[in-house]
Amino acid sequence: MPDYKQFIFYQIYPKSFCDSNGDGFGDLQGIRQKADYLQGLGVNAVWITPCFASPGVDNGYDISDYMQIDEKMGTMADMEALIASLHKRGIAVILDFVANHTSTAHEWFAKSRKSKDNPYRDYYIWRETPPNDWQSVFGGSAWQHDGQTGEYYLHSFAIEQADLNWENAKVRQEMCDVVDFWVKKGVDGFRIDVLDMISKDWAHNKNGNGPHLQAYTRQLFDRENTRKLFTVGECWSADIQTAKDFSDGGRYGLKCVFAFHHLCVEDGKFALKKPKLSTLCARISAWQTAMQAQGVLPTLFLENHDQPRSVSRFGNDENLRYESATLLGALVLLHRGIPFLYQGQEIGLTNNKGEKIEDFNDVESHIFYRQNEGELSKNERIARINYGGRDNARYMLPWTSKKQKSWTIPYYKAKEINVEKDARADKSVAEFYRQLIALRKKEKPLYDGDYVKIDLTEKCYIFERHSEDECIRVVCNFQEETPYAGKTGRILLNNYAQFDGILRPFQVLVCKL
Ligand code: TEU
Repeated sequence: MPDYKQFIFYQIYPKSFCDSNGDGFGDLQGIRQKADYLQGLGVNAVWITPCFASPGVDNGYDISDYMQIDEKMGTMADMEALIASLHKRGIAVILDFVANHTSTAHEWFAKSRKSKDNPYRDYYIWRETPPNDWQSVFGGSAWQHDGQTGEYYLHSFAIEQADLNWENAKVRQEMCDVVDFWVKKGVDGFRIDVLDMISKDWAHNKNGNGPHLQAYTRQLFDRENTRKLFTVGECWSADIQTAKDFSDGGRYGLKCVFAFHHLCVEDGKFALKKPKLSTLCARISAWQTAMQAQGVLPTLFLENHDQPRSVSRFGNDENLRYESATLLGALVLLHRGIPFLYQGQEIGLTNNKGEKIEDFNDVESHIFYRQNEGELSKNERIARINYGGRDNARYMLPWTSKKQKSWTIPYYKAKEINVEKDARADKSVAEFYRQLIALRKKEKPLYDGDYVKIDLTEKCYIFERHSEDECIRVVCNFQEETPYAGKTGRILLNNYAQFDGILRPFQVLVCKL
């Protein structure tokens, strides 16, 4: 395995990645069938989102047994074979660790809700009446009344996702046991779901970043058998100042953090507001400079299972899909940090299109649709869900043009955009990603160099990567044609057939100066 600082991740949403038995759901054997594809792309690490026993209210982020594989995904033997198969190809494997909550179908919750004096009562957060006005991330009150004892329990997400009480030492031990179980299975690390929420800050009325967060994360990951793991914490609250604490073995004992400022979703993901590429690049650049100054590695990503497709959000997914998808790939793969690609990003998949609420699976979108009935028309709500909803990342990955059985509505462009067709295309997005990844591995400024911002305007972004005596310049043009008379040195990669002094829309040049 390479050092974690050389990891190039590919995130897999197993329910939609590859369906090996034709039942319409992706599964673990399907991932194993694509191990050569992943190796061929050049990635050397995968993050698999939850595939544990779950009722599926939040597609696996509502876990009912942390040590069982969801039967629709396969068996424990399938998981063990998958880990071995990826390791054989030099690909590290990290799993999703959903620490903040379990499904209300978990046996712990079943016992906890039985009575106020049940030994498991304090595994969760119960109150006689809601002690505050905390809202669920998905909307609505975060306190749910439960008939069995007449009390309320905290759920930061769906009602079926009850927050664990990390102040209970037994809960902390249970979660350490979960980590140890998977470490023994050979996993190389974890992505920790909403890590910053596991410690509540009751004194300041905040559902996260509580006084014990550092102690809890170190209890999990600063132990003899876990210190070496690759750990990335999902922290929506992280900013440039706090990201250092969460990174590179800092105060929290983690290797890095997912922060989300660059995605420009401060107005809410359903806001119909297309961010400007210049804003995206300005935010990426600010993080690059700050994290470098603090000596930590940022994570680099534009997509995941919670976000719409980047080529639709930031690019032009109609008539400049190849150009914008490849430019966005360069932004993820050529900056300083640890890159995370999301399944299908490498072929420039776009958002999908639903017509009615029944076309969508995601609980977050359904709650948004219900909660905004009085405010927004049906068409407006559907348009917003099509624009920002999580189903855009969760339709079955189209490997060929052939219609496939699917648990979601099919991807409406599958005939035109799929792995097989892209591989044969003159302008193959995946081939460009492959070349970006190969360059990142080959060129020292890219895998180990510093970041230097050269220029950023409304039309163009130029940055360089420097190692001792080598320099790679990356010239990224936005929507319009832009004259460029700057240095190009030797052009190593270009998403257009040529460069004639005028940068074309979404043109990216990777230059060795
Ligand atoms: O996401 C945390 C989270 O807050 C996201 O749901 C995000 O706020 C939202 O998608 C933005 O619209 C993690 C997982 O990535 C997500 O899939 C889960 O639904 C959530 O936690 C609960 O486990």
